Amino acid sequence: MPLPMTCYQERRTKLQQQIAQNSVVILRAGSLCTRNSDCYYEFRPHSSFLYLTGYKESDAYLVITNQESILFNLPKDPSKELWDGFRHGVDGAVQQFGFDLAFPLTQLPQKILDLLDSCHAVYSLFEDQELQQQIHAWQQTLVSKQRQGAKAPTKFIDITDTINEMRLIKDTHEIAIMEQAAQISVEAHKQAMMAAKVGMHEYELEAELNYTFMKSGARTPAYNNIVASGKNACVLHYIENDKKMQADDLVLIDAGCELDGYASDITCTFPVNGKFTSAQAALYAIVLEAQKAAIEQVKVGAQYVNFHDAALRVLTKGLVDLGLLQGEVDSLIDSKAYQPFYMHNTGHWLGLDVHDAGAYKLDGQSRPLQAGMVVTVEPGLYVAHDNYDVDEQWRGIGIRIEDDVLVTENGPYILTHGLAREIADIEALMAR
Ligand SMILES: [Mn+2]
Repeated sequence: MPLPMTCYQERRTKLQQQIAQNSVVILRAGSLCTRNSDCYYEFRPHSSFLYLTGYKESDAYLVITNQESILFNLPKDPSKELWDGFRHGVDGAVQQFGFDLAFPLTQLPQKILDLLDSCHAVYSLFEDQELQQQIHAWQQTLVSKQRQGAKAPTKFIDITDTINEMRLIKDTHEIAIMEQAAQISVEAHKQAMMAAKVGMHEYELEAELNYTFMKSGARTPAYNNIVASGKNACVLHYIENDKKMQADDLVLIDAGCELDGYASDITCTFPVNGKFTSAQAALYAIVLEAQKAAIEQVKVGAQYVNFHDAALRVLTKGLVDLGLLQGEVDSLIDSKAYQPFYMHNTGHWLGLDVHDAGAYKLDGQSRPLQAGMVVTVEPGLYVAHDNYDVDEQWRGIGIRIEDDVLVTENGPYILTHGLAREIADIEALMAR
């Protein structure tokens, strides 16, 4: 368990305090997912389940009532454990994870009916469709037992927002893990930058990333690694990673490890041969300036949208200065004239999910930033290879620079500190 057991107990208590009297919360870890034949993808529980339990085994259900938190899980089974590995079982769930009660999964159908009978409301994550179907079936079973005195629940509430608001503010334990994850990813990007050579394939740099992640104890990337050289960098979610890297190409790497369930998310863009061309350097300098302006806005009390707006202004002005856009900056921003070159937002929440839980607006307004929130700051510029409206020298260049930033009372704190960001620093590192 990555955090002390009491952290998870406190979270469950905090959630419990936010539900109506005589109600039940049900959450599911999820099940194994087939890759092919009898092989499964590595299991990873739903992030909200993980947040409330720290429990990483598949096929577990968390049930919270007004009095108790209960885990239904796979019981100890020596012959199954011989083949598929250790299980905490029912006793382990209580002793090591601090649940008030635990039962084998096989007892869920009966026990859940007892809990749902006559209850006021059932809370769950509406996005979990399989669970929704199960809840509906349990409700129907109780309806069919009405003449025996059962009373089926009639109120179903989505608890997503309540949990998401809790997940949005990171505590000191979470911040420590996220900084560790961020620093493993920093090291991975440095290694990839130093390993890059003309003629290598993109996947050879991906190998450097995965090697550093794993060697550091972060067994998996938080999302699919993007290693995009040349014009591939203009494909925002490029994951083929199989092209040969050419001299005079930039390579954009968007990759971050997951550590103890927490994501990191970094993008670096650098020249394959270690030396920026003048066109690449000109665009890169704008993106870096945009990122610096944006990070300054990641502060308590600023609205979420402020850092995007700050980046957008620098990017648009830069495009005008270089002649890729013509006109006045304000009206180019109003008319979204920058969109052929910048089509995504400047960041997102970061936490257990790479695009982490939490609302971006409150009552229709961009929400104010609070200490403990973590955002990515990732401006970019992308010039399509077939954009004939701009001079040839700019075509096919894609650049993004991304860091993970914690909001603190003392201003922005860059969790991904230590990366080579300035052009001179990148060239110096690559020349080593
Ligand atoms: Mn990102």
